[in-house]
Amino acid sequence: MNTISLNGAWKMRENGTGEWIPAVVPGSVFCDLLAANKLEDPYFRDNDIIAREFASRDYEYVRTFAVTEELLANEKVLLKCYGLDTLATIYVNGQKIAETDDIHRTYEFDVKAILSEGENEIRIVFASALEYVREMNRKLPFEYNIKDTTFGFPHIRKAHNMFGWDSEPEIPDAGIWRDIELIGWSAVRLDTPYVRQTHTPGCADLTIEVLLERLASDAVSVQALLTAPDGTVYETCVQTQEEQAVLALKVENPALWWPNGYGDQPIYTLRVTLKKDGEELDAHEMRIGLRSMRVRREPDQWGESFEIEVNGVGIFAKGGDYIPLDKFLPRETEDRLEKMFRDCAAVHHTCMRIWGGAIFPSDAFYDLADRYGIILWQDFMFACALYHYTPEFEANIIAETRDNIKRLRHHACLALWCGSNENEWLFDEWEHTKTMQKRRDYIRQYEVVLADVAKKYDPDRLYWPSSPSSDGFFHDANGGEMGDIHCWDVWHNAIKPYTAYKEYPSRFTSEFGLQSFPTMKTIREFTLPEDREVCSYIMDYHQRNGNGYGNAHILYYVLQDLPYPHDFEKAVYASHVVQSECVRFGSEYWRRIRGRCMGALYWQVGDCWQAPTWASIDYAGRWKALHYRSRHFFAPVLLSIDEEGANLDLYTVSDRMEDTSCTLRWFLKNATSEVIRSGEMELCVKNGSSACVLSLPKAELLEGVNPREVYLEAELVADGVCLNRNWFLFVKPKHFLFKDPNFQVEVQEEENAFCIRLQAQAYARYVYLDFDEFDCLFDDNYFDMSKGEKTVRITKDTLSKPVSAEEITNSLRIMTVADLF
Ligand code: BMA
Repeated sequence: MNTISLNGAWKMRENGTGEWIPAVVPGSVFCDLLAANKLEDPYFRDNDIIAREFASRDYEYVRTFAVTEELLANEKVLLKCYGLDTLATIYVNGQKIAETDDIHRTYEFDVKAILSEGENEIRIVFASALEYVREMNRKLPFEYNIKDTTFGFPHIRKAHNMFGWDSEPEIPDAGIWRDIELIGWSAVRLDTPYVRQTHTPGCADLTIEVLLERLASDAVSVQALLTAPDGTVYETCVQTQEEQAVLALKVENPALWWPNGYGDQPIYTLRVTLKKDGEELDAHEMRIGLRSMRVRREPDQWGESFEIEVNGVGIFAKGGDYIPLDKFLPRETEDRLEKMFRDCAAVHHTCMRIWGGAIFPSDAFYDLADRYGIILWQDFMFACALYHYTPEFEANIIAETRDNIKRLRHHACLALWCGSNENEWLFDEWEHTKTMQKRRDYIRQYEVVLADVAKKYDPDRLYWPSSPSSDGFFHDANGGEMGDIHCWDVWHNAIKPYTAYKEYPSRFTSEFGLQSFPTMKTIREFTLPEDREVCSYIMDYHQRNGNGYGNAHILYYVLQDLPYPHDFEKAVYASHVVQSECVRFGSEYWRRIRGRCMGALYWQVGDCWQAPTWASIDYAGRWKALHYRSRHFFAPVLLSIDEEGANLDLYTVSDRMEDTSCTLRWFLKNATSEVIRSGEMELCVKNGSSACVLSLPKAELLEGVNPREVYLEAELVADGVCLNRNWFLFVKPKHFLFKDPNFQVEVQEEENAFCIRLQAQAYARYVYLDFDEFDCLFDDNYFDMSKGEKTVRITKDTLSKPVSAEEITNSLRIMTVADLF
């Protein structure tokens, strides 16, 4: 196999006209235009309107490349494109060789006859997807389109969110967004091997199924070489003249891969090599983790379980949903992805759902998920839409799904494939869709065709028809008895208060959440000073959830809990607090019903531009309150306080694999943190459990005190270490009678960290620390504290610039709920 990469320097221009500008491949039209200063930052204010004009044009990409005699000596010379976005016409040496129309596919075209030794030229023309969709929708309109998105977007197999979404602008990009290369091969080549694992105590048996593409029936050898993290090598080899080979490897005492928080993530390297007469013809290398994984679905008293099980241990899935971290995909660099995974792992996430409205992420994404122990739920790329089910559409979706399953199925982190985002649920809700033909098309697409592709290429993994679903066929798609739910009666639909989550006991909640603003520093990056108001034109303009309320919808939730924020910065802070409270409330509830429910994934982890959205980390990578606080409500051992009827019920929830002996202490305190009542008990928190361990009657707690002046603080302590601490107010924070905490700050410098010692004179709620001039990660933020002392650490390598202890002391900003009054 010979390979010539065509990545690197190309040139591009508007098709057939204008000045050529340098282009980088892999890359995109917008990345190249921005690098050449042809357009202003599309995310700034309302610049995306101008950017959209650029998306209405066609572009051409050109480069020359050298072809060697050696490459041409192969029987086959293929142009392999790992990602073309999307309506591409490819010319080699002036000759048209193909047209493509699916961003998700990997394409190969035989170009041997067109190439000659020496210099050759490739030109790829990208037609405007925006114009195409508009035109197609004139000819063949859809009766319905979700709001916030170009009408007719389902006409094209391109990332749906590029056409806008309820948190994103409409700026469909184009270009060669993944690698492109020439490959030459003769006689025999390898298809992507399929690695299957069977685990018995102390042993992992690997079966490696290899398909061979043959031009000749020569005898070849196929070798598998597995290198363990400790360097041990396992090897096997078979000779064959057939079109397939099966190899077996036995690994005694395998180093098992575990999800984040359960153990390590040892990665083995598997190399499969194809040889003929000792000469290597082809090879395939992949990084794998050894583990058993399944989704346990068994009948029980609530319906049917839906529980991801790793190495026999039921895992409560904690985390969020992923959308791409940028509108312009090449800007979603490995560094940014690594930061996202690091940030998620740091706050006890175990799982992430890859939403079906965008793209199948890069190989690096899945390698990172493996390394950080984040279990993935993988949607196929269909979201909130109906499609015209033509034979061409079917051929595309089969090919794209196959290509991506083969690319990704070896990853340890991958738990399941899922047919779509919300298409079953919405289908059932959209009245006008209920023709027999449309029902037949729906069933054919998700429950026959895609189900068959998943079964054919990855029979060992669950294929789930949609998210949410109760296993398909329009049976109560968003019902709580089996499968997953999206809980949107809070924020969307019924616009209920977040305490309504308790009305939705589920088996697995794969979406729920509330919007907040980006952080203040990020807001400054896309606005002018006059824009910095909750419902200014620009702030409302970046609000893409077309429910007609603009950002007033955020305030609607803020004002249920908090005092009216009198300036913009306070409103931003208040939005963060309420968003985090909402997701905390839901997550704790679903964790309390652990066993019945085995997942709480909030919508959404990151952002693709700066906007008010559901994200826990904003576009610039800054953590909102929600991200900080998930460290507490997703902690392996949780102490949760549930107000139920006349009682406060205290629950312990554990995701640990072993029991935990600890002490539970609770204190009823007044606003200056004097203890009014208290109690203590010894406990053994069972592994993988949830239990109500104490009920405190509210009437007894509140006897003789003003509920506006007291709060409950409770903690679980083991060996002198606090495992989890929780707080409860008997009234909304807006009605609590806070006293001035009168903070004193002292900063101590250590070799790798700064320690901020906060001293408070009274109870303070949602204490928010920040600096205007630089960024850092605090080990805790948006926390409650009683009168007394708390130390918050900043590890130096999280600082965006070097600073001194003095600068930290002088520039630290502190805000609490009391500052909103
Ligand atoms: C869900 C998702 C997305 C959407 C989000 C917020 O339904 O599947 O389509 O962006 O809610 O509305």
